[in-house]
Amino acid sequence: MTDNDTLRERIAGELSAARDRTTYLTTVVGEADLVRQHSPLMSPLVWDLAHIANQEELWLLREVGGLTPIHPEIDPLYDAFEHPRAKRPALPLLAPGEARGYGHEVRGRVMDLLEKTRFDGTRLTDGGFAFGMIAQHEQQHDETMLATHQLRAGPPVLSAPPPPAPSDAVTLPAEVLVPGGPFTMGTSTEPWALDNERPAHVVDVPPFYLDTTPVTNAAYAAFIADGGYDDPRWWTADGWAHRQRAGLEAPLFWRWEGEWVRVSFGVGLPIIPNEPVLHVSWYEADAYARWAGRRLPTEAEWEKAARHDPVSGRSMRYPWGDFDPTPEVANLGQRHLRPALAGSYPLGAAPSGARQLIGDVWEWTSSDFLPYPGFTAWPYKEYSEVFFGPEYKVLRGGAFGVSAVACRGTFRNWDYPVRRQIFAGFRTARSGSLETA
Ligand code: AVJ
Ligand code: FE
Repeated sequence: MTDNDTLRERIAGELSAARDRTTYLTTVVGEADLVRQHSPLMSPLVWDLAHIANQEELWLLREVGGLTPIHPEIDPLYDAFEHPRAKRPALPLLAPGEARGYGHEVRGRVMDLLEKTRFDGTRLTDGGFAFGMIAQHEQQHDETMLATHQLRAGPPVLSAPPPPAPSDAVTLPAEVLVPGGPFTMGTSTEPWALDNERPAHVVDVPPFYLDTTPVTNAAYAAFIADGGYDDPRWWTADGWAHRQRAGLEAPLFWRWEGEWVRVSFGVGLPIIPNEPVLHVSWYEADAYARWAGRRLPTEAEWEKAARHDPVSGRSMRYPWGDFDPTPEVANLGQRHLRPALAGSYPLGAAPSGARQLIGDVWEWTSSDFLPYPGFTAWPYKEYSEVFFGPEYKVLRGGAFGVSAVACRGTFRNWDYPVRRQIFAGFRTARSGSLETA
């Protein structure tokens, strides 16, 4: 097989894995649930379904293939910038059967195009970039649709086996030291990395300590029990105003029934003490960290902990090395519908000893979503550039709902600091002194 054939197979595999997940998430519920808006924060599932197909048509069939549009008249309906999510149910959207048919038609033509494509010569096809971008895009919407499922009322429809239990969690130190010094942040070589992950650049990071694992439900419940939600000392001014206005008292989907119960995909069960906390806003994560006498890590600290190999001095693709994620090293890909217990995945540990940096829960960082030095928007400004600025905070590492194709040591996610519907938790840090480095 030539290199082109190998790449073609990889692309075909990633596209079909994404479609399998999309199909599953949109066939476990009936038509009424597909067209309904389960939360003003989310699109109806049928919007995601046709938007996935529309983006695939735009980037692969039109831009790469030069083909004429199949349904140009529907483009504005599925342009995320034309209509806010809350307004989408009122649009004349394709019905579920039409949306599926459109997706099927686009995918058939994409498979023909893939056979003919040579992966060099244009920036869009180099290394299969546009195909990789579209596979990631569909998987990102599969994560969004999973969040819609979590917000959906009604009998449970999703199930999955529990994640594997940790082997040696009780012996883990609470925190690990990441020595000070420069490391390479971002990438200029990862072929399917998106524009905001580029270019690679050197950042000097002073020594710091990082929690070995994400903050657990038990630790977070102690913050609640200690009156953390009622003490403005722990909150930023904006955070406190939001906590008052929104009446926050516990993570989203937690209920007090004499003990804390968490509703997960329609099933309410007592919280699992040693499971990473999930569905907290940046404001809550930041307040918890201050209560604990610590702080959130910066984005650069997080990436250094996840990628820097002190032996070679090089930045790796993942905490465990350069090989793609496997079920043995990280909880990704919706194989399990919850995070694994804190301390799981010893084989996925970073050189510092930190666990679960990739997978399980997205981790809030203290950093605003900003471009790296030398950033250029590619291939469209609306993926990243229009979101840069202080109103968004960066999350890192992916979650159980994220596919490996859309998760790397360099991958950057972002959201408003009030948001809680995403699969987000966090870990805390503190600065190290130079003597300890
Ligand atoms: C990277 C998760 C913030 O969902 O808004 C999907 C991903 N961009 N379609 C989002 C995305 C365009 C994006 N996030
Ligand atoms: Fe999208």
